[in-house]
Amino acid sequence: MGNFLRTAAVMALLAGPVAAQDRVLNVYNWSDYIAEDTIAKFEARFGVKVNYDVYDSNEVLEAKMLAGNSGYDVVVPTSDFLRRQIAAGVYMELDKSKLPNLKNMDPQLMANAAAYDPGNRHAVIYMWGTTGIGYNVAKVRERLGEDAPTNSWALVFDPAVAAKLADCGITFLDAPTEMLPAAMNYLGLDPRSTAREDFEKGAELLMKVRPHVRYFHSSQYISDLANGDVCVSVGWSGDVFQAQARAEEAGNGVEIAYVIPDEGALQWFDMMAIPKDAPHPDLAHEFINFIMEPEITAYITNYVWYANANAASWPLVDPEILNNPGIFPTEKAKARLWAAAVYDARTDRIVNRLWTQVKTGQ
Ligand code: N2P
Repeated sequence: MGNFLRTAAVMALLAGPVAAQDRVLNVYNWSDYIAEDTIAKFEARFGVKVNYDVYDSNEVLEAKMLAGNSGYDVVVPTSDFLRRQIAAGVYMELDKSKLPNLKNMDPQLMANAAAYDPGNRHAVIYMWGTTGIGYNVAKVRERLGEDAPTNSWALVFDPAVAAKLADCGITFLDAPTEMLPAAMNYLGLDPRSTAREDFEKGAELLMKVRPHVRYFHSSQYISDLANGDVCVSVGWSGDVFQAQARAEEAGNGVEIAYVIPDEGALQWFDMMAIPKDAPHPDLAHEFINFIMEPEITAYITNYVWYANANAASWPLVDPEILNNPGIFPTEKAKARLWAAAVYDARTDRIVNRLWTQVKTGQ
C-alpha cells in the first residue's frame, strides 16, 4: 500500500511536466514581422512552447492551408487571400468570448477588413501597410539628378528611368497579385480590374522593365537596401523602414526612403486566423488575444515599423512611427490607396501564367 501510494505520487509528479510539454503553439507568420521578445513573453506568461515559422509569400501559405493538416495553430494571410481561404473552408470561426481584447481594435479598420471577412468572424488584423517603393536617396540622385521621379511609379515602371538605375539594383516583390495591379494602375487602368486584357497590359509593361530588374524576391531586399547592395525596391512599408533603421544603426552612410507614389498604392491587411484543423485552438485564441494587448502590439509596431489596427496601442507607439506618413498615411494619401480585389480560380490562372512569363522573361 505504501509503495502503491508512493508510485502514484511519483506518477502524478511526472504527469505535470508531460502535460506542460503538450502546451505547444505552432505559429506561421511573415518574416521580419514580430518584436524580438514577443514570443518569449507569451511562452513565459502561459508556460508553453511556441514553434515559430516564417514565410514571405501568400501563395506559399495558401498552398499549405489548402493542402490541410499544416499543424499550424495561428497563421497570417493577407485579407484578399483570407477571403478565398475562408470560402474554401480553411478557417474556424473565432470564439469572441475568448478574445476580450477585441475591444482595443479600431472599429473603422476592422470594418475595412470585414469587406473580406463579413462580421470579422474568422480573423483579426495583425498589422497593415502599403506596397510602395524603397530607395537609396544618394544613389538615385546620383543617377537621375534632382528631378528623379521619386514620388512616382515611373521610378521602376518607366523603362528609360529603370535603365539608368539598373546598375545599382532594382528589385521587385515576388508577389504577382501586388505587382500586376501596381503596373496596371501606372498605365491608368483600374488596379482592381480582373479583365484578362488589363493583366496582359500590366505584364507587358513589366516585361519591358524586367531586363533592368536584378531579382524578384519578397524579403531579401531588406538587408540589400540597408547594405547599399540594391538601390530601388518595390517593397512593403515596414520592411523598407526596417532597412532604413538597419542602415542607421550600422552607420554605413546609406540613407533609405519609402514612398507611397502619387499614382496610389495597394493598402493591405494581414490577418490572424486559426485553421479549422489547428491542434491547439484554445491556445491559439490566447495568442491572438495576447497580441491584441496594447503594450504587446505597440512594441511589435515599434520594432517592425508596420501600422497596427489596435487603437488602444497607439498612445504607446513611438511618435516617430505614428507620425510617419509612410506608415500611417495622411488623409490625402489614403484617398489614393486601393484595396485588393479577390481573385477567383480563372483570374488566378491568368495571373500565374503571366507572372511566370514576367519572371522568366519569355
Ligand atoms: C513582413 C511582410 C508583411 C507584409 N516582412 C506582407 N503583407
